Amino acid sequence: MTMHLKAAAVNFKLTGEFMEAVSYGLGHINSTYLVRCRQVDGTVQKYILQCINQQVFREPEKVITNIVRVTQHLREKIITAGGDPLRETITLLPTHNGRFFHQTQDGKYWRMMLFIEGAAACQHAPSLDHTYAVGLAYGRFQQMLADFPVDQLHATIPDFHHTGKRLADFETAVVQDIAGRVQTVQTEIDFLFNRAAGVAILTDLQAAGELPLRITHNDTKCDNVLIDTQTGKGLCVIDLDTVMPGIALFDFADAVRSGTNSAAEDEPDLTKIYFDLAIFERLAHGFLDATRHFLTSLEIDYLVFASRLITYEQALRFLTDYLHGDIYYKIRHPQHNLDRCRTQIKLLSEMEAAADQMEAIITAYR
Ligand code: ADP
Ligand code: GN1
Ligand code: MG
Repeated sequence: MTMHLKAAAVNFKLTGEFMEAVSYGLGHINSTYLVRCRQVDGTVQKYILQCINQQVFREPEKVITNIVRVTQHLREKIITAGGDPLRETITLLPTHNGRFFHQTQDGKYWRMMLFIEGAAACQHAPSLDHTYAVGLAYGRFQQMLADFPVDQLHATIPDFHHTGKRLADFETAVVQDIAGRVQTVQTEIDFLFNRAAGVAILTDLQAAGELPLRITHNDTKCDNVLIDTQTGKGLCVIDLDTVMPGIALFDFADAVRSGTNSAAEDEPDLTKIYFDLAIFERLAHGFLDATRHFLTSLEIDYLVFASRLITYEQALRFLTDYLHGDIYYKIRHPQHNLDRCRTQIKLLSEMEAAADQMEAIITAYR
């Protein structure tokens, strides 16, 4: 174990004696560690230590401020509903100076959270009940934040789900061809350019005031919900770095993108990738059970379109990073971002073919 982890960890008000910090989880952005501390009675208290990725989050203090504000609001709602705020939302630990982050001499920002026991995050839901729980958890998350003033949160990554700007970045990456890879991915580039029409529909509707600006999570992969191991219910929505004002549709859509894929996001064998309509149905059921009473009719109308759009956006983002020479997402081999892009393309093609069935499901549950 490297000493720098201990040096960062001991700045926080941990209980007990620091034992170790080990790499944890599968996130693509931050560096996450599981910390164990020995208590006086011999038991072990766990924490999650994270180093914020400053390439991605240029203003880490704004990220922390947002999380403090959002979790404070959620905590009040959870207590009012008779829930357990220490398990149903993230609890940031203060440092000895009373702040919720620590900056080390190398300029890096660290934060510490209570580890939520008896729960697990799954990239793939092990059952359709689990899938329903994920949809419901993201719906409830929006519901609990529906009365939070949108002007109270910073945009931690401006234009995060502005698909038109993502497309413009992609076009620039193709023209510049910094890593010399354009020639090798012409099929994928053509596929994405052929679908450029329609990228601005949701952002335009939002700018025109026809779609509301809400507090949204923006990174609603299935593994950003912890599911209670005992009850099988959605316990806690984690990974709050991108909670900010946004379009509600994308929260449903990204859960669909990540959840309905039959294999891993980076599966190199595309014959294993298909769109799972049964999972779509359960996600829609769960999400709409929590949100149908406050989403506008227009929002619900666009849920299927948004699912395709976010999958398209994600394909653009992975391929843009591949063309940039892999500077944004963590990769484990040189083709990693290309493999990821290809799964999104396959998934999107299947969603296009299943559009009518998806619309029928939304009609049934709206
Ligand atoms: P990233 O932004 O890199 O995806 P996350 O915040 O999602 O990082 O954390 C990575 C993983 O760590 C999660 O998938 C989850 O397994 C675990 N994790 C994060 N926070 C907690 C927590 N408070 N309690 C238990 N596990 C957690
Ligand atoms: C990143 O942090 P993580 O791994 O949950 C990314 C998401 C992508 C996702 C694709 C801040 O999410 O937007 O959808 O990878 N997060 C950020 O797997 O860019
Ligand atoms: Mg995550």
